Amino acid sequence: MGKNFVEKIIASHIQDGEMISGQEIGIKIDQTLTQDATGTLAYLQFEAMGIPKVKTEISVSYVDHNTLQNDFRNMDDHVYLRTVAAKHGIYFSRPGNGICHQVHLERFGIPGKTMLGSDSHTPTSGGLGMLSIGAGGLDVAIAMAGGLFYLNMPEVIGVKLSGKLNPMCSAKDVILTLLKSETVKGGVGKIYEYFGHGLASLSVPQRATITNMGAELGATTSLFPSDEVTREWFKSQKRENQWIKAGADPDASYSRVIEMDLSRLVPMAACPHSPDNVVPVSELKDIIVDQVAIGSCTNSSIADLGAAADILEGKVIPENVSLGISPGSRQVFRQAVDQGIISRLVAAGARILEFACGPCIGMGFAPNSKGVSVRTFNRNFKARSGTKDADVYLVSPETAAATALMGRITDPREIKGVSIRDYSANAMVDDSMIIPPSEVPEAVQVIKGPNIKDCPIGLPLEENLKAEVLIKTEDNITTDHIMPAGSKILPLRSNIPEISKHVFEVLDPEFYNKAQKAGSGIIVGGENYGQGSSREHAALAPMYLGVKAVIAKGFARIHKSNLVNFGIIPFTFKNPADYDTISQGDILVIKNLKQGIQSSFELECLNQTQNKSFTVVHDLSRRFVDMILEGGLLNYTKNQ
Ligand code: MIC
Ligand code: SF4
Repeated sequence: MGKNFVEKIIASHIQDGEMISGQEIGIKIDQTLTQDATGTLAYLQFEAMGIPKVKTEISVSYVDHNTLQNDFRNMDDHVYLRTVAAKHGIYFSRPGNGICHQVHLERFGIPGKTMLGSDSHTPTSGGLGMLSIGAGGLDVAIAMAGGLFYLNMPEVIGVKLSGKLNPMCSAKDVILTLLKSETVKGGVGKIYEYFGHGLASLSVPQRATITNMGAELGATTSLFPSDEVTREWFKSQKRENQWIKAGADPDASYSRVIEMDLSRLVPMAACPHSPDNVVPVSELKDIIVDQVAIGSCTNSSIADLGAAADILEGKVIPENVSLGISPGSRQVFRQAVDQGIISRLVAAGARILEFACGPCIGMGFAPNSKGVSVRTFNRNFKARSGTKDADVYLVSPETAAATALMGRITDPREIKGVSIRDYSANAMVDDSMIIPPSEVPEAVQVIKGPNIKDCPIGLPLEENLKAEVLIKTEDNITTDHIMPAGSKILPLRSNIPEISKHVFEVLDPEFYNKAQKAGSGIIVGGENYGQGSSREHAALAPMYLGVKAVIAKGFARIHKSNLVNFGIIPFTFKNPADYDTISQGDILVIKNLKQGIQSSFELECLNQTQNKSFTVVHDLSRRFVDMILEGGLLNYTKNQ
């Protein structure tokens, strides 16, 4: 029996374990990627390992998140990242060069290789055939030091594409349609691999839109084969020599196959406040909008901006709409200038924002109070835009442009007489803002301004656990709830004592004070706890506040690993109904915890306040148990 493409890449990188679905495997990582909001901690942790030069084939440090520089903090981070990269063999993509995932797709990704990135949308490069996985910064630091990346061998789901997208339908509608059926937790423990005749009509940036937002399925990653379309992409990027043909064997099999006829898709939108709350755009047609934003790592290729310019050409947006454009990279922007795209967008009333994450992460361009914002981005979690009561809808660039034009949510097929041009030729190639590592690393001084604080380290596990339930949350709590981002909090990413004051602020403004008073604590969560970003701050800051365990109905993959990496035990309920018996403020006791997690997967937990016991379960491998015993991955690695 032949192998699918995922199995082929894993087979050529596996160095520990066996390729059996659900079993722990350790794979070698060829490339790493970090961005500034997670990168500072990753490099502090890498430095702590005392390794002079990264052991990967390519490691790149990007600056794209914290680019609104209200004071010294963000630029302190940029300077640290530039100097630490020069010293340790890492490429540095300067602020202003673009969003990590778009630039990596353009300049670094290679089919058949593996990549680990400290950002949940690292799977974007799956669009060109690289197995690209998002993880916490500490996992990325270990990979840079030559360590394996451990994960449970995912189940591989095939997505068989047929047909061709109709005009005004786009790759975004493919992934939104999939999110509607698979949901934000449908992909946990899975990889989506695309195949079939429909592939031929999807360009690499379109494929990358799909793999990018595959992160919202909760999937480990998504993967396209590397074919003639991919070759064209490499040609346009003037690195055809790095292209190889790669994909599944003809007789490959998948655990399940989803069939999708591209010609049957219609423009879709994810409604507030979840990427899987998807309906056809035509059902939203009376909603008046205040703001439209085009960009983010999901949709900021030249074809995306070009489509918007074609729809808006010769017209001006109505006075109720503010339109912001954040191009994905300098290459995209320069090409858009050369091809008249920027001029047409500006003529239509667009505001050109930085080539960075920007509004996607609440770094500026926040909507008005109770505003309706229609965005080509990938996440619409409540408050993420920077405005707590705003409603954010996620759509394709075509739908966004049509909506900006009409001032209400509009199916782009309503706009008659527009034909979208082909912008794929004449890509601009420009590496001048990518700094290679220093040739004399010993001469480089790593500069740490006052914003860079040491990363706290976990404590070894205590014998017994007795702690208060500091918060009880619903299902699908995101890392944006646990550790909010936005322009005020993001600059604190290198300063854990300060950022920890904002933990759970969106759900309970008193959380920090409660945690301080209690000294230690437990979090009780619902299904898919910790979905969304890879930010390890959502584990590290709670650890710093004394959180010892999270007991949830289920976990998102990256957050669960981050909890273990920082010594917090992720337990689930043996009987999910026990969730209902716990209240915030209850005191929970697990006796002989240290002994218990080593000898059994099930432990008894006494709710002392309610005088009831229930069973908690963990599924940690021996390696992960050892990490917990030692207070996290950093201690574990040091002690190895
Ligand atoms: C996001 O889109 O939520 C982020 C900001 O890119 C995060 C990373 C971070 O929090 O720094 C992600 O997706 O992992
Ligand atoms: Fe940046 Fe948004 Fe992409 Fe995250 S999802 S990397 S914040 S553009």
